[in-house]
Amino acid sequence: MHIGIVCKVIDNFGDAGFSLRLAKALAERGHSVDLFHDDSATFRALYPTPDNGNLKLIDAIKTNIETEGLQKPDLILEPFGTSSEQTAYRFDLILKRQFPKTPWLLIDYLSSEKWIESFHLSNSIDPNTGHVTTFFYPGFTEQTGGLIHCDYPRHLAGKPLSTNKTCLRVFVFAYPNAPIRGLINTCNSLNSQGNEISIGLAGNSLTLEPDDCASAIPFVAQSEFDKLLAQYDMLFVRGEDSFVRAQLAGKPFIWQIYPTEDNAHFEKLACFFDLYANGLGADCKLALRNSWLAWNGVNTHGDFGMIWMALLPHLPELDVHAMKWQSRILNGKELVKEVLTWHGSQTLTLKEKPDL
Ligand code: TRH
Repeated sequence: MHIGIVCKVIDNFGDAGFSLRLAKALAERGHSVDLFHDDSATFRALYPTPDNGNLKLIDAIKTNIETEGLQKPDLILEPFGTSSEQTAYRFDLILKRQFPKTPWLLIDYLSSEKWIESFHLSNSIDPNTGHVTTFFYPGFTEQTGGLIHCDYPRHLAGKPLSTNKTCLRVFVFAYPNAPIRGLINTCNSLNSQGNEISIGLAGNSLTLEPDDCASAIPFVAQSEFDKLLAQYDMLFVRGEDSFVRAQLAGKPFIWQIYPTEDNAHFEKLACFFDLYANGLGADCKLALRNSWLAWNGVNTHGDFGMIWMALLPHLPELDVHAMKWQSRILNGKELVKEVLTWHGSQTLTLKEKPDL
């Protein structure tokens, strides 16, 4: 079928990252995909060498989609449903006017909060235009839309970690307000006591000192991202897509959630932590909770370095836990499949009641 994806890039790489991953997975399945977006630079960084003829990236700023004579899509997907406040050019409204009857799925932000289960696949009808938008909630339970994992390279899965614990390779992809310098200083002093901790710093402009154990790593194409994570023993990730890929990588991870003005992100962080940490021993769970909170700026126990050092003795337990969680996710609901199943049910409905 022919699918349209509407991606309005607010900031960072996540909106584009998720939309690209979704588009590529659908194109891999033989569907022709038009990915409408408003930020060619970000997509060039993520997808420098387009390698799938089924996938067309259309910069809605540079292309007048009003007159472009677009092929009528059978389905339109709108990740994150960004509103007018967040983006000036509402090309989503142009597509809604051009294709008012096309099934429209708004794929919301990932959450492990319980309430999403009761809103998953609920409809909202625009009172002015009668346009129907269905809300799709990605998530970690059977009552949600699941996660994208059909594209995870299976050969990377199930790989036990190196047991050599004096040598620790740490990947860091964080927002500028994370206590990265605190982490580096702690690793520098641990290395002066005979440890071999190395840090790969991604997408961050922190100034590094010559004797720091950290080095900046270049931005890789999204298709290389899973392989990059597989080279590390412990992962500091952020936002949404890298957060999910860290879980698929089966490695211990610390999540820096995307901060929201109303601090609602702390509820989301705590909700996911409780789900993820279930089954860990009390000491390990406490050390992990303190590290997650401190990495997200909730600092109740002194400097981040000390808090993180208290976590290191629990790495063997976290390794085993991360592998179990990886298999849970890989055997869990697959978002792309769920989207196609929903569309299948829509077409059935449309066939039965064409006037809908
Ligand atoms: O970049 P992010 O912080 O994106 C955020 C979040 O998505 C957040 O939910 C959203 O509200 C906000 O944007 C607007 O983090 P995220 O989600 O991990 O996306 C990063 C993407 O970049 C992911 O697809 C992986 C990709 N990536 C690469 O392809 N190569 C790289 O070298 C790196 C570091 C990242």
